[in-house]
Amino acid sequence: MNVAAFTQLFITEQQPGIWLITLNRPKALNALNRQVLEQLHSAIVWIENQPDARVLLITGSGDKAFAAGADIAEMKDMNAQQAREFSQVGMTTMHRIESSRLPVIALVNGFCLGGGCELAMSCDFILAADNALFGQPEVTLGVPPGFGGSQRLPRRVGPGMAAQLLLTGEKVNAEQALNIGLCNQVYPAQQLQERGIDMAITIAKNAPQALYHCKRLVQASADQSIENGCRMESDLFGLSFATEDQTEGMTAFTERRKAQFTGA
Ligand code: CO8
Repeated sequence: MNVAAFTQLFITEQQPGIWLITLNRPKALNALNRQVLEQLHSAIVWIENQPDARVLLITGSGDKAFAAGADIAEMKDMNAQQAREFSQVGMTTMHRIESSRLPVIALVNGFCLGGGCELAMSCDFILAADNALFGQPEVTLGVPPGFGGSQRLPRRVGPGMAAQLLLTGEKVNAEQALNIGLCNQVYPAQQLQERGIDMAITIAKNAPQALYHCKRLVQASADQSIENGCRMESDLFGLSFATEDQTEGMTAFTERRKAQFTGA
């Protein structure tokens, strides 16, 4: 897909290797319709295909919302089969983000509700603006989450807090989200993007394969016994000694210089 074909989002390289996807339906508070979800999926694949890509950031356009959920107008009249199918479109995009070879950071500016919160939680971690408002208000619309929120929220904040948020449908602000571990940092809204890019630059200095291993291991920790997870860690640790970046990283240390990683 050509970048020009992305009508529902912008793709920009902010710094060498640091890519930003900006959802672009500000008038609908960046609500996720099928087209947005499909373009988001294609955009991730497109960015991953850039050989020098190192870190991906996702945010929402405008100053009000990251994404205020799946598009309610588009969903409203669906029958059960259509709704299930739409849910699968969203699930596929969320899985694609989660399994990306790149570290993915959500920059949450404003409303981050329903499918928006599910999108943010499919990223490796969330940085929030001080005006962020998180929630899974699906029950207020008569439905449970449909893009993985019932599974990812408990993994982020624990089952008790997840149940409270899912059952009340109430929103939490950035400070509360920080306290429950839903987001990692809170910044003044005007600084969010810059601080996110700074963090991405720090990450991008590290060895790409080691980053991918860390990402997979953290994800595996949610589903595996500690024995299996530690076995996987040993395997990936061993595997990393077959990379040029391991040699470079440890040689640079002994030579008292900064490592230059290539991903090889
Ligand atoms: N879908 C479609 N349009 C939306 C959405 C949405 N989720 N959220 C906001 N908009 C639109 C509004 O309709 C409005 O459009 P218009 O100007 O044309 O009337 C525009 O965005 C601005 O919204 P408001 O005027 O409502 O702005 P406010 O500042 O007054 O309120 C809120 C902001 C509180 C965010 C309010 O818009 C709101 O409550 N939005 C809905 C939030 C919500 O319930 N989200 C969850 C949706 S369900 C979901 O995400 C399930 C995911 C799984 C789906 C599975 C598929 C089957």
